[in-house]
Amino acid sequence: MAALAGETRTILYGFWLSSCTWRVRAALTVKQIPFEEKSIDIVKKRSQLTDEYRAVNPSQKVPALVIGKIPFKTDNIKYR
Ligand SMILES: N[C@@H](CCC(=O)N[C@@H](CS)C(=O)NCC(=O)O)C(=O)O
Repeated sequence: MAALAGETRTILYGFWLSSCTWRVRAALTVKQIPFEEKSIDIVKKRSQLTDEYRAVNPSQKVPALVIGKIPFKTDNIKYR
């Protein structure tokens, strides 16, 4: 856990063409949660298939949401 100490950033791994990413981006924005976004090109570069991204999200899909280095499942995120 020491490695997690001090890391509080919220990072959204996504892609501009991904509706799944837009859903999570909208939820974070509506809830006024500050976040950084890292682009994973799922179309041309197929970056979701890299080992580096697999370490972030084993399902190799976008989006992936990491809060303070802890990954969160995004499938059920709703903004209401
Ligand atoms: N259940 C996931 C589905 C994620 C998903 O299907 N993402 C698509 C983009 S919207 C994706 O990463 N496609 C790339 C691929 O399948 O290789 C969610 O709702 O977040």
